[in-house]
Amino acid sequence: MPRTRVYEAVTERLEILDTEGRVDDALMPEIDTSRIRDLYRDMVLMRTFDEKALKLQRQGRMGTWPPIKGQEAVQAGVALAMGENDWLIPAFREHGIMVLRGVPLHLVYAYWAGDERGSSFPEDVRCFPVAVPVGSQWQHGAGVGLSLKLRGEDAVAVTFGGDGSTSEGDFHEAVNCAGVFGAKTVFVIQNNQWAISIPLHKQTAAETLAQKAHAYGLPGIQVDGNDVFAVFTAAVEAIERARRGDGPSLIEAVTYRLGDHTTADDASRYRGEEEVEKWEARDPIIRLRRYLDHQGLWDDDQETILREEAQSWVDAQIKVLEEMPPQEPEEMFTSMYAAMPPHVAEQMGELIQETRS
Ligand SMILES: Cc1ncc(C[n+]2csc(CCOP(=O)(O)OP(=O)(O)O)c2C)c(N)n1
Ligand SMILES: [Mg+2]
Repeated sequence: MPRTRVYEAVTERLEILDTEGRVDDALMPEIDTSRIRDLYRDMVLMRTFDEKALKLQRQGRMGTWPPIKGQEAVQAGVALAMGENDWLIPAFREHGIMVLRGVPLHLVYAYWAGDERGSSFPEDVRCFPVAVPVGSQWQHGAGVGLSLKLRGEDAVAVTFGGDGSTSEGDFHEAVNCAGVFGAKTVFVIQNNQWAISIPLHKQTAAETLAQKAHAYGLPGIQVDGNDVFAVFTAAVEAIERARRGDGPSLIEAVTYRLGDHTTADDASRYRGEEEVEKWEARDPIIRLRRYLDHQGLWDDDQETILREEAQSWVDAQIKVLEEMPPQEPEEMFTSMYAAMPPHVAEQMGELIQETRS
């Protein structure tokens, strides 16, 4: 019997905007200039509320915060590609896209300040709560995408996770299941090179994370995750494909966590300053600002106004957060189920009795 080639795959990498802010015209997606300015605004807003959260934590006004600094382009690019009714199923480093999808910032802050109300969003916001158990959200993403297909809805599910989460069985089960059942799901890996102190090369022996899609029969693409135009282009392709009913896809966005893992971590203990500096030079916000400058779409006055507006918006959200009345202990039960199971209702009753007596 002969040996024959039964399968061959190529994994592409997409880059459109370079570090100097120049684009490849042939690949540049069509986006109105006002939208491009909005992308920049969105990324600056993210950077502002992220940096503020770190300060709140140092002042004892925030619990633990996982910074998104450096990963803004992934989140802004995917958000722009999503349709109004699409679902977002985040892990725990997606505050940027959560806010862009309509989750009020004060609720994002509330979650990380240890308040249960930070997991309960307004009805019209199609976003799942934060999922801290690493990898669990991939399964939810596959499930929501399958449900949208079975219900015949036009919407798609977009789910996020980190490079580290691709080592969890949950990731493989979710992607496999989505492939088999043709779920309307887009899987976005924020490959920020680190899973706390574990570097990518200890996470996988594969060249890319995108290629893992091939094993499950899905298209997979790698994009420069600090290039908002590449992220947007890949996300549009994947979302449109899912919406058409042609099945799920996987996007690996190669980026970098410029900050610590969380406020409980000190990354200088396991990674060198040189590596961080190399990635600071690829900062997605600076890169987009350079593009806007080349195009004559932005100036320093606009920048000053934007920074001031961002700061006042964040301060106003902190005020809303800190003026929320104290939560009742039983609120840990109330947003969990549409119809509360009897044993949970019983536990809630006991807690109310205990805390009121
Ligand atoms: C099941 C599980 N194991 C371990 C942890 C502890 N933990 C929290 S975040 C994290 C690393 C996740 O890395 P990655 O998926 O790359 O996401 P990133 O933090 O880089 O955004 C670990 C091990 C957890 N939350 N859940
Ligand atoms: Mg990571």
